[in-house]
Amino acid sequence: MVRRIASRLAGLALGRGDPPPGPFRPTFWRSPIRGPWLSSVLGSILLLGIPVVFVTGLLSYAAYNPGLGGGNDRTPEKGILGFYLFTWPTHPVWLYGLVIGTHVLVGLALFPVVLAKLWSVIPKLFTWPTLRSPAHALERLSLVLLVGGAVFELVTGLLNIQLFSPWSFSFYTAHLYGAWVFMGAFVTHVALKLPTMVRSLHARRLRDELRTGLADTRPEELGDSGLVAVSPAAPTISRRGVLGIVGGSSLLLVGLAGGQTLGDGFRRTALLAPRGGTFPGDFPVNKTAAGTGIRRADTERAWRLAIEGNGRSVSLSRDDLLAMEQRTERLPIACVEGWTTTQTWTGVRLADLVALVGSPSAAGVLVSSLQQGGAFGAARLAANQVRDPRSLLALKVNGSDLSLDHGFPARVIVPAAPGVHCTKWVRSLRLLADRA
Ligand SMILES: Nc1nc2c(c(=O)[nH]1)N[C@H]1C(S)=C(S)[C@@H](COP(=O)(O)O)O[C@H]1N2
Ligand SMILES: [Mo]
Repeated sequence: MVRRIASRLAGLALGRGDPPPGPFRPTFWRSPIRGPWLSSVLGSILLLGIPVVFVTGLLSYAAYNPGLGGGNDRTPEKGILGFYLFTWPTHPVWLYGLVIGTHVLVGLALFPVVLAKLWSVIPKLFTWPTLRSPAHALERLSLVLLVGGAVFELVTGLLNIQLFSPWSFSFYTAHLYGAWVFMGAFVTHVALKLPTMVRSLHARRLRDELRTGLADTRPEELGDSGLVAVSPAAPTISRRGVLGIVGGSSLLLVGLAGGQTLGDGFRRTALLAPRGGTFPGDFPVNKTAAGTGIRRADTERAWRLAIEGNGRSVSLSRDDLLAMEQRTERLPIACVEGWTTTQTWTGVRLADLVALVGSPSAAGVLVSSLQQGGAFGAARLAANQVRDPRSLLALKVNGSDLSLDHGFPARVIVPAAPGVHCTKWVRSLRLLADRA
């Protein structure tokens, strides 16, 4: 008995003999609309969308200026994956918002497409024998990375925009490396499947299919794709219906989240966006002062800004800062989670402050916060960001003093930079010396 079970299990593992009952039998899969045409239509949407998500993801990574090291570089072991990194520009001001908004929204829109694509090819998961040859085994391994990678990237991305703090950098590191693993598998898969995809797309016309209702829905030709049901059930939905549900779900997701990327009045439409401000009419706050252990007392009377560099050091009170030349700029904060908010900031130019002790080198300027510990590292700004005349140490927003949650007594605001570099509750600016 035991021996029979053991030999049966070994047979199953290697896929010998007849397929066991259930999903390994071709008769198990009965959907009359499953087939290479439908899979290829869904695949071609992914073929267009995934590169957009990948490229905007890589750009977002570059926007963090990891080349400056320190807290900016959460992936010091990246090696050649950093081959394309460049100094992030400060023009146009909405650049980071566009990059990350596109990344998040296209990623969300692809969610239903990926699920539908997985449904459409699921019989392939149960091919029999399970491993035919070493080549077949390799192909299946690439599919594990492809499917696992897609699900991992979508889920970590979704959790990040809904729950995680953006500076819990386990996400950041995992999402970056996961993307490269996934893309390796994706490129392999496309190279292997492109001819089949093109051929399958030619088998039916999209326009005709969109005119075909349930009553006229017929299975695709049986062929040897392994996708078309050998004993199809009667259709309960047309291909048009499936594509409609997938497209409608994508639009719904984008519609529920898109408002936060557009910001301002549109934000009210973003029902999926989790963050509002701390009072009515306020703009979003991710991290409140209370949540980060900032004590009001430390931000008031005794607070001073330290500026250090070239062996010199200057200490300024908030009144000293208010006595300097004040500039007003309308600039966005764009968070890696996909939300953007544009406000009118007033304060002192970063360049004017840094000029009190020197001028920024290629190593940039280290901005430290009153915030102690936690995962929020002090952010480094690149020389081009500090020199940009619109970069401010903001003291006010929309004409009033910053609220404590928005970084009182002073916060950094830099055009086109990712929000995470707009440090709140600033305590010091330090010119970094170039590494020898
Ligand atoms: N000291 C400090 N500054 C900070 C943060 C923080 O957690 N601590 N969050 C950053 C991030 S990720 C963003 S997007 C912007 C805006 O965040 P907020 O909504 O918490 O103000 O502030 C940045 N400045
Ligand atoms: Mo952020």
